[in-house]
Amino acid sequence: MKKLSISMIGVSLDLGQSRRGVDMGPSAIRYAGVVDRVEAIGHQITDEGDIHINAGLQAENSDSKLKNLKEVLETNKKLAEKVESVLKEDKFPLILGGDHSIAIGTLAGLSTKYKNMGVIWYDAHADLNTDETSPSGNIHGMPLAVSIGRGDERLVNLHRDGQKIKPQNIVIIGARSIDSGERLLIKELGIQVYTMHEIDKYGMTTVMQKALQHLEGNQVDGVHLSLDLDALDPLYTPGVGTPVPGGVSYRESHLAMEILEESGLITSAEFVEVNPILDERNKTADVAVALMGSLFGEKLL
Ligand code: 5AB
Ligand code: MN
Ligand code: MN
Ligand code: MN
Repeated sequence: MKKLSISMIGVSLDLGQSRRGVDMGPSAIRYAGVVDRVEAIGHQITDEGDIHINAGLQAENSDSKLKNLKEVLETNKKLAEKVESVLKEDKFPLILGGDHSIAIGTLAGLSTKYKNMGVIWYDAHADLNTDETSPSGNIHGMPLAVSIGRGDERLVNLHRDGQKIKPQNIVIIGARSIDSGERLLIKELGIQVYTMHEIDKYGMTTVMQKALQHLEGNQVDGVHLSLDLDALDPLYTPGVGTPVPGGVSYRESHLAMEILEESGLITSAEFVEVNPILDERNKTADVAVALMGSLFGEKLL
């Protein structure tokens, strides 16, 4: 693999969902040895530190349909600016979450450079709720909808007005918990989803090859990997806020990362939803770092 110059950005936000602790995700991932791991492969990596969050343990919670909107907006605005500046230096952005609402800022920042970007959304969930369809009011269930221009306009117009990615450039992998409003949106827009059913039936190799063929067919100018650790079965990644049984295995996930690496198409990545409070001895952060190893070209032999 070609040697990358990576800029790592931590986003210690947990206000996009209801369980405290995922704000400590970036620390846990650093502690699991991400910098050494990536340097050992031969890449150059700079730790840019964390995006500052303007909130204490409890933010003021005025809108039950969009919980902690103010703090989520402020944090994502800062993140989008940071991602934009990293891209201007021609560096590879690696974002550590934090809850998945931070993908709103990541994608907004990336959209300043990539005008036809593909997104691989590796997740147990579709994250396609709007304030109207959300069963929880948690913004971490909304980032994909927001990024295609659906939902509250303050979120949709963050950093730049309107849609950041095209629905046809999204591929969701590992889904097994999809809400009724999300299902409607997937059908309406024809979003590509490989659920656990397809992974079981065809295998991860075929699923990943189809996903990449689809994006290449759309002539994407970059591909972002958004990896929610809850895509994996909670056996392997117990430290997540919204675990769903019946997930992707550890080996299948490595295989998925290896296929992404071999494709040479990935231009940015984020690893989110690591919650050290819910974890067992930093197991989930260790898995995150191991998967980064495969994504960045670590070989067994
Ligand atoms: B995650 C749920 N669909 O909207 C909702 O972890 C769960 O970023 C969202 O994928 C899970 O609240 C969001 C029920
Ligand atoms: Mn999820
Ligand atoms: Mn998610
Ligand atoms: Mn989650």
